[in-house]
Parts: sequence; C-alpha cells; structure tokens
Amino acid sequence: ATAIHRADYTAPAYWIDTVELVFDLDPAKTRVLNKMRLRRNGDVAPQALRLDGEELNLARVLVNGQGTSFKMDGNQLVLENLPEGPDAFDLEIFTTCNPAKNTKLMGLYVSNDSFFTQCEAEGFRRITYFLDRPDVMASYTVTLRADKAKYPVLLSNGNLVEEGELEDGRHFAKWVDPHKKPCYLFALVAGQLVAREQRIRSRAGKDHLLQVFVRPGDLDKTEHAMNSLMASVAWDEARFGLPLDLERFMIVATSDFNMGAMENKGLNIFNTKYVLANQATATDADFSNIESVVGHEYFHNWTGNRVTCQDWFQLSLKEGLTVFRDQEFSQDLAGSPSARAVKRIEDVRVLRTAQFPEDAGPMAHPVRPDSYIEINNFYTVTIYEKGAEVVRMMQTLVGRDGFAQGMKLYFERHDGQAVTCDDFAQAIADANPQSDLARLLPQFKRWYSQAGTPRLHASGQYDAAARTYTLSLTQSCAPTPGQALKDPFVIPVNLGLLDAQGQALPLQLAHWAQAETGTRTFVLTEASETLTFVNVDSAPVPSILRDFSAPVVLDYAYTDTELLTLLAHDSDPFNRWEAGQRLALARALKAIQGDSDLAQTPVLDDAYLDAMRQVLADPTLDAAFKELVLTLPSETYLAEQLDVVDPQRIHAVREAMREQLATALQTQWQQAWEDNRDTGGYRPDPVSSGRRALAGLALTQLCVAARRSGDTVWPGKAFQRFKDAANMTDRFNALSALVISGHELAAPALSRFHALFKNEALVIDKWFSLQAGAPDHGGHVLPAVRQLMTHPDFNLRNPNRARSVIFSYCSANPGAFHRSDAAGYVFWADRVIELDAINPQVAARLARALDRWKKLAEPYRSAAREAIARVAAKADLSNDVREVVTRALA
Ligand code: B3K
Ligand code: ZN
Repeated sequence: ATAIHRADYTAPAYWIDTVELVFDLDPAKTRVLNKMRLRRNGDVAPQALRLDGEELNLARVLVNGQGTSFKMDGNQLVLENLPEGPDAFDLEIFTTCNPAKNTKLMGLYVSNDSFFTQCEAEGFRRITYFLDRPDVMASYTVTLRADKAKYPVLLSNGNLVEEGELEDGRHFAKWVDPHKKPCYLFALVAGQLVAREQRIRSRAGKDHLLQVFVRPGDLDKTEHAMNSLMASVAWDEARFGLPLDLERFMIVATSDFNMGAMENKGLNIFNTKYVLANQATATDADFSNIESVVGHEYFHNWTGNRVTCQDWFQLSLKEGLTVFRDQEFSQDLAGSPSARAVKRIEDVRVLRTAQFPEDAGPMAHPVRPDSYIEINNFYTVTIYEKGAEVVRMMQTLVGRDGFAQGMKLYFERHDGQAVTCDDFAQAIADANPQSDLARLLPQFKRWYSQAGTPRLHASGQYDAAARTYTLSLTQSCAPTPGQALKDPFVIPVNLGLLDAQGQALPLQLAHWAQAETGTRTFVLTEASETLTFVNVDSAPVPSILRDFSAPVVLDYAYTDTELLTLLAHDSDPFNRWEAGQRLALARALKAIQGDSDLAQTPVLDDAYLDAMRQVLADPTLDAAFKELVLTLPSETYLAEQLDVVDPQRIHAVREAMREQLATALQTQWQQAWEDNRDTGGYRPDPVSSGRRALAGLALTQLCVAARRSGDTVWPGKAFQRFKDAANMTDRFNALSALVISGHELAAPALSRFHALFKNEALVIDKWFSLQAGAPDHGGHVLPAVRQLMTHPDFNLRNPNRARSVIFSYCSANPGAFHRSDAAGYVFWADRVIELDAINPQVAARLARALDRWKKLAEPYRSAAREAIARVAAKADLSNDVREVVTRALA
C-alpha cells in the first residue's frame, strides 16, 4: 500500500449528476443495478474514467444502453472509450455482492437478519463501482426490493415516493433524496424494525417526521434518543439559524457497528449503544453520550452534509466543527455555569488522556494531515477533539456572536459544495474583519498544519514597590514524525489574577486607560512575550488558561499555597478543578519517581487531604463538580507526564492514593453517601446525575477503606444497594464498588447481574467490560479476560463485545495489561492478528494500544517492541493494521 498525499489532490475528471440504484436484497447475493448520468469535467484534461470497486462481482457495463469495452486496473474499473465532448451520458453497471460474508462492516452487510450500510469513508465502492470521493456530489434515487416477510421495512435517504408488492412475496420501496450528496452519505436499511415517531413543527413553521427505528422489543428504550433529536433540531435553529432541511429524519439502531454512529443524509445509522436507554439498563453516562451522539450526527446535517469535505485530508472540517457543536449543545442543555463547567472538564479530560498521547506518539498528525495510507486510521482524537479545540479557539477570538456570523457566511458561500479547512477559517475571519483571528489568520492556521501539543511556560514576578506584576509566557512544541521544527502558534490565554485571599484583582496593562475585572483573553503569538500589569496591590496568584482556552500543556511552578487558593476561590470552575488535579499530580509524580515503600510512606499529606475534605463538605459546590475534583488523575494521564514509564509503579502509587483518600476522608464519604444516595424518581439531568456520581464514588471509597480495615459493613451495604437499586447507574456503581475494592461479594454480585440482564446485550457489554477493566490483584485480570473470551456470550465478530473485553483490558487497564512477564502484550498481538482477519478497522484501533511503547521502562519496553514486531512480521496484514504497526516501529 502506498501513501496518499494531500498535495496530490486534483479535481475529478468526471462529474456524476444523478444515480439510480436498484437493489435486489439477498444476504448471500445482492444484485445492484447502478445507472449514472455522467459528464466530463471540462476543467480537467480528457482522460479515462476510473471507478473504484472492492469485493464486487461485475456482470455488465452499458454506455448509453450499449455494451462497451472496459478493463480492470487493480480494484478500478477503467473505461476508455466514452463519448467525447461535454454532453452527459448514461453508464449502467450491474454487480453483485455478498452482504452475509461482510465481516468488515463496511459497505452493505447483514446484522441480526437485517441489512445495513456503512459507506464513510470508502465503503460505497463495496456496493457498486463509483467515483468514491467526497467531492463528487450526485442526486440519488434508490429502489429497494426484498422479501416482504423477512424485510418489511425498506429505508434509504430522502423521501419515500413509491412502495408496493412484487411477485414471490417480495415488495419494493423507492426513495428520492432531494439533496445532492457525496456517496459516503448514502445509506440503506432493510429488516424487521419498529419506529418511535414524532411530528414536529419548526420555528419556520415547517412540519417534519422524526423516526427512531429499532428491533421489536427495544421501543421502550427510544424515548431519550427521540428527546435528544428534538432538542438537537431546536438548538441548531436557535443557536445557528440552521433548520432541518428534510421532511423526514430517521435514526436506525444496529448492534453491529464499527464506531458510534453515522450521519447518512436523513438516515442516520447508530450503534445501539448510542440509541437505546431506559433507567433500568442505561447509566447516566449512557444517557449523556446518547444526547451528544444524536446531536453530533444531527448537526452533521449542515456541517458535513450540506457543506462537505473536498477530500479526506479535510476530515476535521466536518468532524472538529461538529464535535465543537455537540459540545456546545450539551453545555447549553446543561444550563447552569457549574453544569457547563462539568461538561467542559469532561471534554478536556478526554483531550488530555487520549489526544495528547496521540500527539506525542508515532501516530501524531496535524488536524489536517498531509498524508495517510488508510483513511480509516485518521478518524482520530486529533481530527475530532483537537479539531474541536481549534474551532473553539476561533470562537474565543471572534466571540460567540462573531462565530455565529462566521458560520452564516460559511453557509452563504459554500452551501452545496465540497470545501477545505481553509475555506472554513476564511469565512469565520472574513465575517469578523476587526478580530484577532482576521489579523492573525495565516499564523492561526498552524493549528491545522503542525502536529504536537504546544507547551506554554509561564512565570510571574511581583514588584511590590512598583506595584507591577510581570507574567512571562513562552511557547514551544516538541518534534513530531516528519516535523522537526515548529513555528509559534496563536494561543488565546484566558487569564485572571487573584490575591492571596482569593479575591479577584483588577487587570490593567500599562497602556490601558483603566482596569478590567474578571477574565481577559491575551493572545500569544510570539515564542516569548511578557505582560506587565500595573496598579497591582498585592502579589497575585495567576489563573491561567481559564476554561482551558487552548489545547496546550501549561507549565507554571505553582506552589501548594497558590493551588490551594485557586482550588478554594477561583471564579473559573475549570481552573478550580485543575488546581486540585495539580495538587494530586505533584504528589503522585513525586511518589512515582521516588522509590519509597508505599506501605510505609504515605503519598498524600494533610494539606492535600484537608483541601479535599473541604471540597467534599462544601455546601456551595455541586455534587458533579465534587466528584470530578475527588477523582484522581488517571494512570494514562500520569504516564504522559513522565519520560520513562513504569506502569506498575504508577498503578501502585495511584492505588495507594485512592486508599489514603478513602481512609482519611471516611467521615466525609459517609456524609456524601448519605446526602446523595437517594435522588428520587430517575431523571438523567446534570444535577441528579452528579449526585449519583458522587454517591457512587463515595460508595467505592467506603468499600476501599473497608478492604483496608477488614470491615464488612460497607461491602454489605454496597451489595444491598446493588440488589435494590432502582436504576442502572446506582446498580452499576454499587457493583463497581465491589469489583474495584476487590471484595468477595463481587463474584456473587457479578453472577446475579448477568442472570438479571442476560437478554440485554448492552448491559452484558458492561458486565464484560467491568471485569476486564478491574484493578489487578496479583495478576488475576488476564486469566479472567481469557476466561471471559470463552464465555458463551462472547463474540469476537461483534465490535461492541470485542471492545468490551479486549479493549477494556488492553487499552483501558494499564495496571493489568503491562505485566512484567509480557503476557499482556502476547495476548494483545494475538488478538490484533485474529481481529484483523475479521475486521481491520477494529483491529487497527486495538493495535494502537501500544502506541507509547517507547516510553516504557524495561522490561516492558523490549517486550512491547517484540509483540509489535511479531504483528508487523505477518505477511497478510490489512493496510489499517500495517500502517499503525509500521509507524509504531519507525
Ligand atoms: N462520520 C462518522 C465516522 C465514520 C468513520 C468511518 N471509519 C461518524 C461521525 O463522526 O459522526
Ligand atoms: Zn462526526
């Protein structure tokens, strides 16, 4: 396989104006008739038409109704003798494919006796020969024919224009999509499905039909998805003036899906995980993920579908922007400033624990990559989450209203087009000509072209006599693969100053006429800059990067006293939380790097424990926020702060911290449990879900403390709670408390849980995942994982199930995965190879579990390299896995 380069982009040699597809659906042999109307692109030199295809059986090709000569060049169908001149011509292609054998879940496949499609990025070529690239936008008419008893529901994009009976018990449905689209947005679904329906009237007075299709029996789990969809429609209209442009908008759930969901025009296809929820089977986290993902896919209807990507290098044009939009949606729905901050903290946590490592590892790539081998490998946290941060910085630089104006201009200019990240940034800047973004646009766009996480180094100096405070800011960015040197970024730094008592100090730069209060955004553009504040009455504590105003690592040598001030008083909730994390981080790093016996030398001191006690007991703080502050930095995050990583030491230190926090704050944990254990009738709103989260953490901590003291009361209470809980959040939290504390009641609770939910696939995923992700006690997790893989409910072909066991162990349980006997890595290599033969996309995700192997201490490092090399030595790897392991070893 060869790399594809962004710089090699050329416009297509042909346009496809219309596509008429007729499907005769059959699991083993589906017939596809594809009739296209094409014309030459006059801007490009005349050349042969090369159509992409993959795993297709070609039966016939007709041009303007006549047989024609063609040849194959690898996977491409090449037509050389096409009519000359600018006139449009018809091209008909008959193929067959085998959906039942499609284990890659790309193109047309069968799941639970129903048909589904997944075309992004390059799956349409597995359905028919086509110009499978996003800049070819066509009008689609789709006819589906299938056995009526087996496939009563036949869906495709757009509007249903005709349906009826055929011979032999078959029937048909004909769909016309009123909007042009790239083929990656094509979809069809056929099967036994039922729908929750909702009619809505938009602000503009138009009527629409919303439908959520699921398997019979799941209808009682669709209310939340429907509510989320209605909220999404209303939000996009209110915040960005973007209405629903379809009479009918459908969501269909399938249990076999490679990722979360797909934004096919008017026919979103979702992983069941992001649709199905009721209080008995889904946790608060599930409810909130459903809201985000339903929103995300819906928002793609404009950002992605109406305006799409010119080529796949521009993927963040739609993904970064749409993640930003779904984050804003969730924040707006959350309501209170505190609930908004909780969402922001959660988003930043994902960025820092997943994207920062990616940006520092072998797969590091810019938000707009310059090359790839397999595009599926570039649906990454960099494209999505860092891309969203880049859009967020634009909003910070032009303001919320300015950003909405920019979006408006973007759609005025580009509706119906396939465009680039440059086009987007230009529109936001042009709509705000006086802004810093407009002034700095070329430099700002380095966020798109340069990989790596910048470090922002800050240091402050207070001059009491002159009443000045100088804050020096310096930025740097480490090399990434193919990019040795980086130019300075545009970094918006949200800043406030506090006095030692935690009161806000006015901000006044020397040349300002008057002082400002609150937060100000300073835009760092040079490698180094100094801000000098005047009329500063006392030594300030700087609150830097409020609300995490840029995706950077902030280095500032905070003292404990300063951090305690910020934790207790900062008006910015994000930095309050961050101060608590920094206090924990400093202690963790000291213990990890030392060689003290953790049983003898406590990691946490009274200052830290007192601060945490105060947070827990503070009546003015929301439970959700307390839960975030009281949660220690993850092992993955701790590892990222170190040059040499000993995963076992990190695990031991974090466990010791957890135990100490559990024991020292026992009284406060009990109070937190008592205050929050009963949240009344279940509602997945931020306040009550925050209370359940805190109660859950408290229960876990009380069970952890009990492990230490040998007390059986709290494990007993946890077991009782597990049995009596009125919702899945409380039930699962109680089960987790027993599993995490390693109590013997965990085993009976787990088997009871399985018996209770054996018919709920998504709950059984949780059951697998909890065990594979459990803290390791004496190396028990790997044998348990091997055992789980022999469980009758395990199925490697189902991505959710494979992820629930294998990924929960390899990617989410570092303390159990990094074993000094290398057995975790051996297991990993075997699974990557095994999965690759079934589903390369899922295998390549798993392959990334060892991205950061070069940082590992011995003996882990050598053992990890050996495992990666063993995978790389396999001759018949997919491009997907090949690209990941090759980059890892480079
Ligand atoms: N656009 C899809 C992702 C497709 C992944 C293809 N490998 C879902 C989303 O981001 O909304
Ligand atoms: Zn998306």
